[in-house]
Amino acid sequence: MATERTLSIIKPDAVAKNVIGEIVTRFEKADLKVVAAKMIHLSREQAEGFYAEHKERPFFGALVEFMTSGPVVVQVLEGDNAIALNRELMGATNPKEAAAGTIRADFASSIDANAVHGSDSPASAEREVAYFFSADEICPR
Ligand code: RTP
Ligand code: MG
Repeated sequence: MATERTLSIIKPDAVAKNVIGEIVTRFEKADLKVVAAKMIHLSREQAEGFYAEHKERPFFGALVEFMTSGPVVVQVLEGDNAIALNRELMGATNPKEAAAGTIRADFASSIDANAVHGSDSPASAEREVAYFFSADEICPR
């Protein structure tokens, strides 16, 4: 299986719940390695640019509002099949539909406050990693 990198965001609701460590533990137990990490409070411009693909969707305003409501933890995760593996660990977008034992089933409160983001394809992973990290901020290990 190919080694991949994916972008993870621990969203404001999960940071507020003080479960950063519990979420990172899920990644580590699944053999994903943190190769870059930072905590930031996104500006409106940063959130709008990150979610530009959803600009025309009815939930875009609420999404930007929520993502700028408090600090987030942005990380690059590396491992075999990292993109799909992270999505599996996260569970469905709507926590009501998320499988038992997934991060969203255990920590998300709603479809908006859904604890985590993960890149959904190799192309989006490449764009999203570069959106937050320069090459010298990523530490291969
Ligand atoms: P994410 O991008 O955050 O990892 O989540 P995702 O791929 O599972 O979901 P996506 O379709 O990319 O939507 C991005 C985020 O927008 C919010 N959303 N709200 N109210 C709604 O119908 C709705 N649909 C999506 C969610 O917070 C979702 O994570
Ligand atoms: Mg998405």
